[in-house]
Amino acid sequence: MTEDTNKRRAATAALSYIKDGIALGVGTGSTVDILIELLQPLAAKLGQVVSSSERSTRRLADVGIRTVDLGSVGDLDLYIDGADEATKHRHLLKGGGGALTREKIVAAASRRFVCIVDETKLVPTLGRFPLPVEVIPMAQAYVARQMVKAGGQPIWREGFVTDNGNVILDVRGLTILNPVEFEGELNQITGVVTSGLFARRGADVLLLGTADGVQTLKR
Ligand code: A5P
Repeated sequence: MTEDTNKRRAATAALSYIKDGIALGVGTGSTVDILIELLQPLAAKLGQVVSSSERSTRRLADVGIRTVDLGSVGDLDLYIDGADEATKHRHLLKGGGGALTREKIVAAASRRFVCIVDETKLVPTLGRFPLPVEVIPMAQAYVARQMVKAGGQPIWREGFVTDNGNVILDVRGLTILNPVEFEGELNQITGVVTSGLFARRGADVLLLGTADGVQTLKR
């Protein structure tokens, strides 16, 4: 309950970054679901909107907000998304909802990334939450072996297929001391589409919903 209140606080604080005619990227997850609900009265004010998942596209449509393909827009002004873990350096671990690849693409194409989380997501070191890695199906066993070599315990997310037709390995047991370097190493493994580490392109602004209000962490 408190977590939900704090998610709402963070989502509400993100509204102040939305200017008239803005080209907006919308992330995925329960915190973003709250944001989408809050966006409904602002629909007329928005410019083009790009969604990071089929789930968010449907929810946006439900509140009367039409989305366009990323390919039909230039860079986006702003991307707003949640995270499963965040550090004070604004490095993120994402993908609990399985939308990590599209999320990473939309984040890359956005001039500013505002991340909205409740305070339980703030961690000193990423890795307590299992790291999702999206994998081309035929490479699943190969990538799993590489994850073991990296010190993790990969578990296939059974029965889950991503919006891109791939599978996810959730990798437990990692203590990610250098997320920028580790993200680069994961990117080099053949068969890996994306990892849920968002460190090379982390958040520009982290809005942390707490019992005392919203804390803003930024450069
Ligand atoms: C979706 O794939 C994830 O990256 C979400 O952004 C992340 O799991 C945060 O979700 P919640 O807002 O539901 O915690």
